[in-house]
Amino acid sequence: MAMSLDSDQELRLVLIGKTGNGKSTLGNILLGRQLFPTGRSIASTTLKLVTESGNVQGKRLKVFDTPDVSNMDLSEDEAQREVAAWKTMTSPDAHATLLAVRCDVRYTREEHQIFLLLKKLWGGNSLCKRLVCPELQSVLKDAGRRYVVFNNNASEEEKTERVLQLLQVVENMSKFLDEDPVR
Ligand SMILES: Nc1nc2c(ncn2[C@@H]2O[C@H](COP(=O)(O)OP(=O)(O)OP(=O)(O)O)[C@@H](O)[C@H]2O)c(=O)[nH]1
Ligand SMILES: [Mg+2]
Repeated sequence: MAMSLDSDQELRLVLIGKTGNGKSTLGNILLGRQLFPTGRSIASTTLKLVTESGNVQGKRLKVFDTPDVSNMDLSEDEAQREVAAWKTMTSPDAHATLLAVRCDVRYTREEHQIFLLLKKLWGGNSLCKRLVCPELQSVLKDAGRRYVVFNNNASEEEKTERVLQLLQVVENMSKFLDEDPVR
């Protein structure tokens, strides 16, 4: 069924990316409340998939905040099982995958490996089909050149502006991707 953001249907977003890149902070901004714990330690703050919901700009929004599986001392088999569990938990209709990438530091080969591992564990093409991410050539190509730059420390007005911009990106993407959920 084609998704319309104008309907009462819930919009479902999955946050992915390297530990410390601001996934949980972005989730809190999207939902307008401090729901996901955030932190600055070497160890990941988010250790399992956490789901929070809210009403945003008149839409019901559900955000899935994921841990960085490459920073959790998991074997590849364990990481595979972890990501398989996310796919079940986010089933059936995640409308977009948001890859959190920092703009103030270089996007390194090491960080790209984290994305490639997740892409492999997720399987098939489905992770990238609905990917929205920042300015990285090869990743951007996977993401169909969709990105939104968030400054999570910006004013409330600017953050609201960015949330609207993101919802618009997802809406435009969804017009082309009906009948085709994230997996
Ligand atoms: N300067 C700056 N700091 C940010 C921004 N977004 C998040 N942070 C900070 O970066 C730190 C990590 O943010 P989190 O949201 O916990 O990052 P995460 O990706 O969820 O990390 P894990 O759960 O450990 O994987 C926090 O101290 C945030 O306040 C941003 O846009 N700019
Ligand atoms: Mg987190």
